[in-house]
Amino acid sequence: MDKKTRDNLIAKSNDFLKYETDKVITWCSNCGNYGIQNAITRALVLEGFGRRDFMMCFDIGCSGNGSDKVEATTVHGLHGRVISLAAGAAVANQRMKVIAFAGDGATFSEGVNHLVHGVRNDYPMLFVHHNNENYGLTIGQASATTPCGAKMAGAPDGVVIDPINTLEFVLSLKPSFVARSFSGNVDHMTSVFREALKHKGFAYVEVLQACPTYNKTTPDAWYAQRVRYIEDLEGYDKGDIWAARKIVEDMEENIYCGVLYENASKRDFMSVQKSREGIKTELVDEVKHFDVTELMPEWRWVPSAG
Ligand SMILES: Cc1ncc(C[n+]2csc(CCOP(=O)(O)OP(=O)(O)O)c2C)c(N)n1
Ligand code: SF4
Ligand SMILES: [Mg+2]
Repeated sequence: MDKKTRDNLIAKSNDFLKYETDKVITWCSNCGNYGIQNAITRALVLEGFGRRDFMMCFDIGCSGNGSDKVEATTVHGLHGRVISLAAGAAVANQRMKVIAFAGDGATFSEGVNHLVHGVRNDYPMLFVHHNNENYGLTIGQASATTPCGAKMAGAPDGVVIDPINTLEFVLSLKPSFVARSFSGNVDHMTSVFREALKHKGFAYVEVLQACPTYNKTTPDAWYAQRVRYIEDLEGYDKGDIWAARKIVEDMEENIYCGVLYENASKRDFMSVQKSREGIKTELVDEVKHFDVTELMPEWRWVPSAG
C-alpha cells in the first residue's frame, strides 16, 4: 500500500469509527487492542460497509472495552457470552454483518461452550479472538492460553500446565473459516479481516495480541521473530483441513498467520433451516404482536394449605 492510499484510508477510518469519544480510554500504552480496532475499521471501510451495515458485540475484558471507542451499533454483554449474543443478532437480521470480540479468558474458559456451538452451528458472524494469553482486565491472571512457566498474578511460581492449542481445538470442530494474525502487523490483520468479512458462516480469527502490561512471556518482539505468513508457504492448500491441523501444531517456532482454512462449501446456520426455505424476509421483519390470551386458560393462584 503506498503512503497516499494509506493516509487516505486512515483519515477515512478515523472518521468512520471515532476513537476520540468523550469516554476515557482505558487501554495501556502500546496495547495490541489499538491495532486490532484500527485494522477492523480499515477492513470495514475497504469492504464498503456503512455505519449502519454492521453491529459490534463485545465481551467483558480489555478487548471488550473497545466498545467505548467506537460510534457504531454496539452491545457490551456478559463475560464469556458474546458468541450467543452475537449469534442471536446475526440470525435475526442477516442484512447486518455481526462482528464479535472476546479475549482468551472469555473464549477458552468462561465461554468455551459457546465457542464450541458457535463454530459447530456455523452462525453467520465474524468472531475476533483477542489472544493476549492472560486475563488482562482483572490484572494479569493466567488463562487457558498462558504459556507454561509464565509467572502471573495468582501463580507467582509460574503456570504449571500447558496451554490449550486454540487453533487445533477450533479445527477439531469442523469450522468453515479459521485465520490468525498478529497485533503488531496492522496491514496483515486488515487483509485477514477483509477475507473474514466476506465469509458467510462463522469466521474465527485469532489475533496474537500484545499485552505489554501483563504478558511478559510472549511480547511483540517474541512474535515478530516467529510469525510466518501462509502466503509464503508454497503449495499450501487452505481447503485442506489436515494441512491446517498440521501447520498449527507448532506454537513455538514457526507460527503461521493468514487464512489457514476455509471450507467454502459448508452451509451456514440459516442456509440449512428448512423452515426458512423460500422466505425472503429476515426474522427481524417478522416481529409483531400476537394475541395469546385465547391460548391461556384462565387460572387462579391458590395458596397451598399451611
Ligand atoms: C462470569 C464472569 N466471570 C468472571 C468475571 C471477572 N472477569 C472480568 S474480565 C475477566 C478476564 C478477562 O480476560 P479476557 O477474556 O482474556 O479479556 P482481556 O481482558 O484479556 O482482554 C474476568 C475473569 C466476570 N465479569 N464474569
Ligand atoms: S492490561 Fe494488557 S490487554 Fe489490557 S489494556 Fe493493558 S496492555 Fe492492553
Ligand atoms: Mg486476555
